[in-house]
Amino acid sequence: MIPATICNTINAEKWINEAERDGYVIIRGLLDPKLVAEVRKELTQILEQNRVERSAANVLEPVWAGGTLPSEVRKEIHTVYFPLWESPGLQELISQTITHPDMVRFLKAVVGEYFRLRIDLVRSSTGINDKRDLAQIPSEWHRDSTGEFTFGFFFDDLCIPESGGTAVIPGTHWQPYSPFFDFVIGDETYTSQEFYAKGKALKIPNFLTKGCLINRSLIRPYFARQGREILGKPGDVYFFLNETWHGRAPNIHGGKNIMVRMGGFATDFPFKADIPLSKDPKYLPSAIAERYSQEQVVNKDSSTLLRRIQIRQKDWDRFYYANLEKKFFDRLVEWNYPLALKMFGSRENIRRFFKSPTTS
Ligand SMILES: O=C(O)CCC(=O)C(=O)O
Ligand SMILES: [Fe+2]
Repeated sequence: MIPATICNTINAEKWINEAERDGYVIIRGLLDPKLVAEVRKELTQILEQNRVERSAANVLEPVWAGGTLPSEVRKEIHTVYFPLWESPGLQELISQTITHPDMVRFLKAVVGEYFRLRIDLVRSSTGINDKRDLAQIPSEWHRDSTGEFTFGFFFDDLCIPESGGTAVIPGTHWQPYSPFFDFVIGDETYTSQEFYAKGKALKIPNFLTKGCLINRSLIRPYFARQGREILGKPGDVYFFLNETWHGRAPNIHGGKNIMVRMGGFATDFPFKADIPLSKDPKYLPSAIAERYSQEQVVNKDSSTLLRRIQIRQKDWDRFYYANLEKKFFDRLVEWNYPLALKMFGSRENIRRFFKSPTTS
């Protein structure tokens, strides 16, 4: 364990200020690189074991819950969920992170004293070059649920740009918009969130998005310019609020880069219970087990950063006008759903392209 130090408020205050301003923080040198190297070995074994189990069971579908741990294999990424249960080193790493006195203080101010973990995962890039267009990185710019936050850990892989790291746009946690639904960033884009929620995953086709002039001239370059890939060395940790616009940078150097992420919700926000735990938290060290538990104390402090970003203001700025333009094109395409289906492809075609903002 970390030697019991008193809380270094200077660290905590610095991180709190950065989270306020940017919606994310990179915390340098929090963990011992030797421990991190040990964890990397364990995780490499977990990924390898999953590969072996998948091939023994002849699994063809991408998402598989059948092995020792649930997993997902896509062209670009191999993910194993809940490695915490199988990796003592990772248990140590995460216990140290969430019980570090500076971190406790930081989390209390930003998220609240109590939080519930939803997921931990290890992912390895397959090495394929997955670069797309500049404005729309491999996984689309998006924001997730209110109240959600994520930690990420670096090994020795995410050091140079375009290594497939998480990308963020600083300061966007204060924005009242969701990039995935409120703007046109890529060449094709889904229409409104309301429509999508009704199971109608309709896209504005490329020939129409070309006409979204405000989005193309102001919003697209904004995303390309402002996106920051989060890179770091072993021992560094990153944290972001999932409401900060984020996605994933491309992986272009062929590296089979590994990273771990862990995410949860402040207890004063609705918990997203979409991923069942594969094993009982009681098998985890107590500091982590209590965070994975369903029984949680609800935060009362209304001054946390998460609580304050709920009160967002719309300004008459480029985002406002870009959103107005997007709404116009949404209505144009949604106006006659059966006709839109005929024009832009079958329901099946549209569903095939359907991909929800991902957390993996
Ligand atoms: O690094 C990434 O792929 C982005 C992760 C993400 O979207 C999330 O953690 O919510
Ligand atoms: Fe996300």
